[in-house]
Amino acid sequence: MKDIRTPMAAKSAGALERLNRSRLDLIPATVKRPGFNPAELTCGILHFGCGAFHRGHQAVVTQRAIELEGAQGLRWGIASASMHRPTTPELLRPQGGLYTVMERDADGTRSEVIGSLGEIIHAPGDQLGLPERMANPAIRLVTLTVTANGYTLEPSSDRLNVDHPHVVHDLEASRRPKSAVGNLARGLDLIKRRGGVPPVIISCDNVSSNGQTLRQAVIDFAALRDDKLAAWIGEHVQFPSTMVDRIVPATRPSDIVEAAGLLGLSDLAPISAEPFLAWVIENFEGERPLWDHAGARFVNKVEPFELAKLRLLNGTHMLLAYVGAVAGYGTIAAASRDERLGALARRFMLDEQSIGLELSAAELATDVDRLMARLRNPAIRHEVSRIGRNGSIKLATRIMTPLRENVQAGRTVDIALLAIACWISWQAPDAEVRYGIKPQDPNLSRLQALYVAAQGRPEALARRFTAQEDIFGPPLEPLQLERLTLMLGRLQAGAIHELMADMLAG
Ligand code: CS2
Repeated sequence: MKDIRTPMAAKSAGALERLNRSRLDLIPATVKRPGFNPAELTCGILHFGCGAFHRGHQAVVTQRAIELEGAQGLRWGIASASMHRPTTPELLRPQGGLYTVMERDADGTRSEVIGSLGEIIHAPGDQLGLPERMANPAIRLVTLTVTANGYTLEPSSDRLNVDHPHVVHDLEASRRPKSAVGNLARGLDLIKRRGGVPPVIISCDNVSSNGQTLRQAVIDFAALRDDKLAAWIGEHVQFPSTMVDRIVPATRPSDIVEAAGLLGLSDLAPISAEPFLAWVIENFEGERPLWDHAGARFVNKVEPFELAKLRLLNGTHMLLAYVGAVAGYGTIAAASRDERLGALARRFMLDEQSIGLELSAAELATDVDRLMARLRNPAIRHEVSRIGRNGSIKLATRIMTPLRENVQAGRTVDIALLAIACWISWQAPDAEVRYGIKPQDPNLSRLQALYVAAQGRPEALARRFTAQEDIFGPPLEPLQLERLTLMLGRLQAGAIHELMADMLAG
């Protein structure tokens, strides 16, 4: 999370007492409070990635589950770790882990103080370290929201990227691991050596077959040092897959001001979220909170849910972010309220991204209507810069795989190509000025160098970019390359709105 303690927010919140566990009684009745005493929690869950999504999703469902279970549920506190930056721990610790979730839509805001975070950890500065914490027998579940980028995978194969600097660093046993995969492997190694029972490891990120993919990455990592550990993990550790869904934008200074008004206390780490929340978890053996009574669902096969979520919501999010920025919009809601772009987003889901989904035409139509309403929620300010970040890691799963399946089936892929053309435009070194975005990507310097090398020629841009097989997989077919080149040419001429109109007419 970036530092949102701007002078304005800090000033209005600064005159007030800080939210913390001893001040819960002061909160007005209009704001829901935890139905338990957070000071009585013990931690049964260790979480990697204390970002906004985790705090607006899993922590909320866990709060509800603890409330439902009563005294027994108090063992399901979450020890939540920020993997790299200290900002979130610095904001949450003085608040005893408490923060407000403000659920927003056109009808207004409903707020609740969340108290399910039993402990806040800053991983690099933590005395124990995540592997040692994982080996604590009280920890029965390890959950992750580290973003697709945090899995240190090669995007086109979804296998561990053994050249990733964090992976290379973590393979040295004397060093404290930095990556999620390195920490998990080290923690499991400790548990194996001590004859302990491993926790269940639950990926909650938008990665395809996230449990299976994480399992393979941890086994691949372990096998680089210790075949026996790799085999033990394969035999003894459960990695259920999940589908997670809730739109949770980054916290804005105005959220802090609003939270202060609602609480009468200062909360420097509030969360805004849409009302919708879904969590589908593959069945596993072992204890868990009453998540299934609190909004989550356990099923035998998660993949159909995951695929639909990744293709319909996450893929369309990318379309709206890249095309939206080029068309002059700063947020997803504004982009999807553009008549043409909104119509293209709908068509993208119905005609392109729906390939391979186990949904009837009627179910698909209902899902698409609901998704469009969620994307257009005017009370959620989700910045296109944020959705568009790390595109080189996310394109393969969300856009390229359905694109290839459509090509194979002889179906149109024009809207996917438009998303790719606009993503390429984001790599222009002056994109920040041109589109008012902040491009963020682990491959940004390589992508910008590619852009410069193409010297503005649409054909060279299309060819050079799509030749990056680690990002795109196998090269595009000539017809798609030609369509992409045409689109890039029109984008360079500043004709995005005309291009969208032609696509809708065609
Ligand atoms: C977004 C997701 O940042 C992104 O890639 O598409 O964070 C999206 O908001 C969530 O998956 C919604 O459940």
